[in-house]
Amino acid sequence: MNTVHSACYAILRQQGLTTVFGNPGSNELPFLQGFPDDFRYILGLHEGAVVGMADGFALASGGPALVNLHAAAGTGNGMGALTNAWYSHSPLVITAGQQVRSMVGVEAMLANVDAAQLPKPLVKWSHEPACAEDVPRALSQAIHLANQLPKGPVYLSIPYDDWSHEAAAGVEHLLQRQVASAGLPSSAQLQRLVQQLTAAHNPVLVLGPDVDGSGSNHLAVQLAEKLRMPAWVAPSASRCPFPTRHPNFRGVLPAAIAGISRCLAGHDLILVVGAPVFRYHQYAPGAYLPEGARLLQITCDAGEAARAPMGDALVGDIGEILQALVWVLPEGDRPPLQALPRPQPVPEQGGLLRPETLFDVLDELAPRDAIYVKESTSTVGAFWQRVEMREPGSYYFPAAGGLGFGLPAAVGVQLARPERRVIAIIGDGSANYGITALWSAAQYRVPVVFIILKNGTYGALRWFAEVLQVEGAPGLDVPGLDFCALARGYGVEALQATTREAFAEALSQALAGDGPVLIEVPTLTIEP
Ligand code: TZD
Ligand code: CA
Repeated sequence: MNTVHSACYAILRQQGLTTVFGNPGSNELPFLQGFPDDFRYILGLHEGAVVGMADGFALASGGPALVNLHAAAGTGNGMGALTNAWYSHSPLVITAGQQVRSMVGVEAMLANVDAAQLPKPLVKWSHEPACAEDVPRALSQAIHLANQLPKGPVYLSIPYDDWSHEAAAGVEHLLQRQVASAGLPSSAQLQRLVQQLTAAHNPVLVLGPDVDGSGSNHLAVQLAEKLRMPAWVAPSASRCPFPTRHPNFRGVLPAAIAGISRCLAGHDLILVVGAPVFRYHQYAPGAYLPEGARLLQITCDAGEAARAPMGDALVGDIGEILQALVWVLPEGDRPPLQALPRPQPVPEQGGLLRPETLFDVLDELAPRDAIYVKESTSTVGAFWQRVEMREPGSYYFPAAGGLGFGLPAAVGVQLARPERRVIAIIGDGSANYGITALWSAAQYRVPVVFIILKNGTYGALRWFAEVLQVEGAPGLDVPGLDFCALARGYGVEALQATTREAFAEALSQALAGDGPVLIEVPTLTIEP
């Protein structure tokens, strides 16, 4: 008999969702029964880590990832991680087990009451099928919807007595379905863009995470070179859309209204691609745009386009639009740009290692195509200045600032990209929210190099307290943590390094091995 269970696994197989990130409970066991040999199950010990690993996997693979959570409690544990998945356009297909249909009403243990309401507003679509026969179709809908632009997480609650039901007639049609989108501008729209760009005297490019998400980095480079445009990374960068030592690269914009206008002063046209306008953070009011500037935004997300406080927007496929622009734009006649000077080494004062020095060592020793997963909030600026990133898919940072992304996402990224080495740079504060992912790294032998920057404090919050002129706030320090002991407790090899030489030695050793290693480095606190 073709059951809902066998039909759903056939759909998952057909759509390439054969890696399942989960943490099971009784409601989920009927789904996991007879788990097929060509699927792999990645167990996470806490749902924050489960969703974080799946997020990293989806972002790095470019396709949807399947998550299986335990009813309401498991979903709730995963929701912090969903804030990041939502803002990074990560196509997570999240399923959660529900009580048997006849016991939801009496609110038996593990009934997910009002299941579809629970994950909102952090999913594109949330649903519990009206009957067992509709589960395969709803799963197919969930996968296609998650993967449509703008990509994003979806949620499906499935009562556990549904799995053994006979599948509906015609279910085989679902296997062959492909849903694609087309996103080229009309020739009039393209012409207008070209006209505005060629008429500008001093245009500038601001690139966001969806340039990297759509694999259009090389097109952004060609566009910047053709029009001799400086290229900035949009504020609150969660990915790296442009090679960071390219002559046109200018750095990451600050996440404040006034700061952005200051950095872009003098430009008459600001072309934003693949980013919201803008992801501000600290409140520094001022002019939204520098004087005399116009803003044009190219985005795959109609919500991003609609909510911007200024500028014109064009919603479509970023890669297609960039390609069309590169084809039709004439070569600019401004002189080529000069690369920014490289930052100087910082003097060590003999005490704690400076993060800048650690990043210099990393830049020297890491493989050329290393992938960095970063979650140390006070060292973001120093990192972007000092660590070269060349390839697409080289950098991931929590897109909503929800901590607990870095450690698990590094594991997910490495699972998706076994041919490149993942280096996770995690603060001693951030590490705790997703610490159980170390266990998954050990058990599945996922060879991430975890570097813990241990400054004993929530460094970014210390800086924020100064910005907000808050004095005497409690709860900003995290002393007394031993990450080597924690790592060993979860089965991961650990090293401590307190000097530049010791760190270089530990990093070389970690990179030479083929399993996960954690390196704890006591560091100074610097400003973001
Ligand atoms: N909880 C969650 C889930 N997300 C958050 N962003 C915070 C709390 C607040 N928070 C920040 O926004 S930065 C930060 C916290 C606690 C400090 C992180 O400390 P760290 O990094 O040690 O990881 P630095 O380099 O010392 O800042
Ligand atoms: Ca810290």
